[in-house]
Amino acid sequence: MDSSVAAELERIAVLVAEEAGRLIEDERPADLGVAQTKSSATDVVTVMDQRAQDLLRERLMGRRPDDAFFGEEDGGEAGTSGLTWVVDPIDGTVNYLYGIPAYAVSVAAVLGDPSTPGGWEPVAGAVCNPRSGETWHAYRGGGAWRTRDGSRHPVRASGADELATALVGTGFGYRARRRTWQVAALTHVLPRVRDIRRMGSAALDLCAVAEGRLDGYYERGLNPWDMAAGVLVVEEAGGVVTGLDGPPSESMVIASGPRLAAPLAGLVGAAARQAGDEAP
Ligand code: LIP
Repeated sequence: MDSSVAAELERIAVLVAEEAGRLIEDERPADLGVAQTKSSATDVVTVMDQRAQDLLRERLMGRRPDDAFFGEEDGGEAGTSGLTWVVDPIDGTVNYLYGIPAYAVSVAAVLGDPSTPGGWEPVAGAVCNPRSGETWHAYRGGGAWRTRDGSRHPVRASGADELATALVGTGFGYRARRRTWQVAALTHVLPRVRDIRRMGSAALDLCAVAEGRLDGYYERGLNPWDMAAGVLVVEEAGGVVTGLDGPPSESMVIASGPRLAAPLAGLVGAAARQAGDEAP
């Protein structure tokens, strides 16, 4: 893709992510509650998830009507351009519901089919944390940046190369049987790293890796909307994102700086083998 086109897609991603970020902050109802649940009673959707997604769809399709749209809160719509906007209107919904300042609007432009593992590639994206005022953004080949109050700074993944002193992020799913597997894997990881952080937003975890605020991150169960923008930011920050035996996917996402990539992949692979097959 021509870099000027990718740069324009990044600019659009930043604009709409930050507008949706202002919406979920400025119009959060005092009595915010759970509008509905999805995969389990803990997998919640608020009215602001839907409002933010509606805004993102309106803005993105208004600017680029031939693109496809693929959002967390519904199936999306097909396009003809070959480009799909993959959005998570509030990544870290439970944090948003409880007022914990670790949630983000994630917007990515991807080539290919985001519903096919390994069948898509992000080319531009933005992750906006409206509480901190920070937006991480990138386009393929353009480097990774953090912008706050109009001031833009380059970000680079950490140079950590040993697990024993690596700060590693992870997360947990919404279904009990997935969590049982995740706990079994965690018991193998935790004694072998500096410490674990569970912040509750994959998009922000990935941007933390890009920024060097985490040395590594792994999680099983992510959807394309959780990771599409954050994966690009990590890669443009010099980091590495893989799956267990191939590209990052629902079965595993492993992200780190370049020197920790092999040791962390080895540790997560051993943890997955220890955890065994997930209960049916
Ligand atoms: C969240 C992810 C996070 C995961 C949470 C949840 P959501 O996405 O970003 O990494 O650990 O369980 O899935 O549901 O807030 O959009």
